[in-house]
Amino acid sequence: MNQRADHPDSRAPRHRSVVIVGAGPAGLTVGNILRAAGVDCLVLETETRGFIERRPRAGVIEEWAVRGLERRGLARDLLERAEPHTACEFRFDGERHRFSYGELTGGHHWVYPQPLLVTDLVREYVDVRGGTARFGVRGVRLYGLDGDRPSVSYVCPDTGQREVVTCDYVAGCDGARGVTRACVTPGRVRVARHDYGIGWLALLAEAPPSADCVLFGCHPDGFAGQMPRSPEVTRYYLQCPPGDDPANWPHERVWAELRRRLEVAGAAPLTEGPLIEKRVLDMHDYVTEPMVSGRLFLAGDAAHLVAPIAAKGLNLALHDAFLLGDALVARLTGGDGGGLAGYSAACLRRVWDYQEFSQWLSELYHGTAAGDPFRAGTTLARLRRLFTSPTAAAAFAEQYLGTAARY
Ligand code: RFL
Repeated sequence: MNQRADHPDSRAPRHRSVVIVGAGPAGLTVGNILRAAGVDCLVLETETRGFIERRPRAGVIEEWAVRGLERRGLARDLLERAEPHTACEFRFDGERHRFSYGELTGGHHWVYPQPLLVTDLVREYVDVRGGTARFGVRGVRLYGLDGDRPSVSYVCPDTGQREVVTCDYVAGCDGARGVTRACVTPGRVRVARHDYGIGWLALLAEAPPSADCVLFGCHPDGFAGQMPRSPEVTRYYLQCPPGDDPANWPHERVWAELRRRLEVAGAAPLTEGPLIEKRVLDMHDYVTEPMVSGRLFLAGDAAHLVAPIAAKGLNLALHDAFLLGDALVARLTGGDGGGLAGYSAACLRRVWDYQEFSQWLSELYHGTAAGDPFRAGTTLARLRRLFTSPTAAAAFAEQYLGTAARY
């Protein structure tokens, strides 16, 4: 088929086996897996390399995901620098309740800031495995996804010219605000959404953590959380009205509210510091089903968003990327398309399980502040059950660690 004749752009197209849109954890992991197998690919990213290497986001990575990275030669720096975490602490009713899931299960999380992971993945993809990436591109468009030779065009930042690349497959890894999700064939894909009606003020403080583990403050005035990121930087969250303006939260108000919701008898006072990030997140989820449309395969936040309530988004992005990378390699090197055919269903089992856990956890975090004495009562019962019922504790630990065998 003459792509140039069909294509709205006139410049001669180049060919790549796979075009990956988006250089986040999902796209870079797919790219690294393809390069390790010698598959020719191109990563397109709207931001600069420096920007994506500094963009603060997640930090909690599940053990199976780290092992998945390690198996693919992508966890060397992570395993040297990341902190294993084995406990979290719930604070409610004026008391602290430590939940030692490490003791209970032998499992743990790793805490490794997302910018460090992205830095490692870009270095490995570009500098070690010789992958091609174009940063700072504009106007990415996809064509011919239902045929056997799709194409992708983008505006090159150096020349201002629209470039065209034909390919065998497109990996849509461009996150929640990307363009690939909108390119699915209408009517073939369903998007299921959920809105929590809750906002979180997401904060990064230039200060050491106030406790050695994740803190969940379930307070009648609203949820507050603390997540250690590094010895110098700590993430905090404060429940706030959705759509709230971060300007409503000056330094003094933030720390007063964090103290009110997190400080309890017997706990060290919070370690305060300058706030280097302050943004309001409206808590919502979505799932695109199936995650495939013709030759376009969606992965990570492009396919599904899970609110940061349960710290699952990066983990799901890696899970998708492992499955997609391996399936593309199998298809493009040996001809086995089974992995691609089963890709969406295999991803969605974990996606829906994590979405359900996020909903369950949301009630645990926010139920006491709902202004409804009945919900406050049932939420406190749910919280106490974690510390009185070994069965409930085991179920929570399994979901929190993402260790269920059924995936
Ligand atoms: P990303 O990381 O958003 O990367 C997508 C990339 O695509 C680029 N892009 C485009 N490129 C080309 N053309 C376009 N048209 C494009 N549009 C966008 C973007 O610039 C970007 O570089 O998606 P990916 O790879 O799917 O990874 C998802 C994770 O980043 C996300 O799920 C997590 O950060 C969510 N999350 C957390 N997940 C965890 O597992 N554990 C956590 O502790 C955790 N904490 C968080 C979080 C997300 C947060 N925010 C900001 C919503 C904490 C926060 C505050």
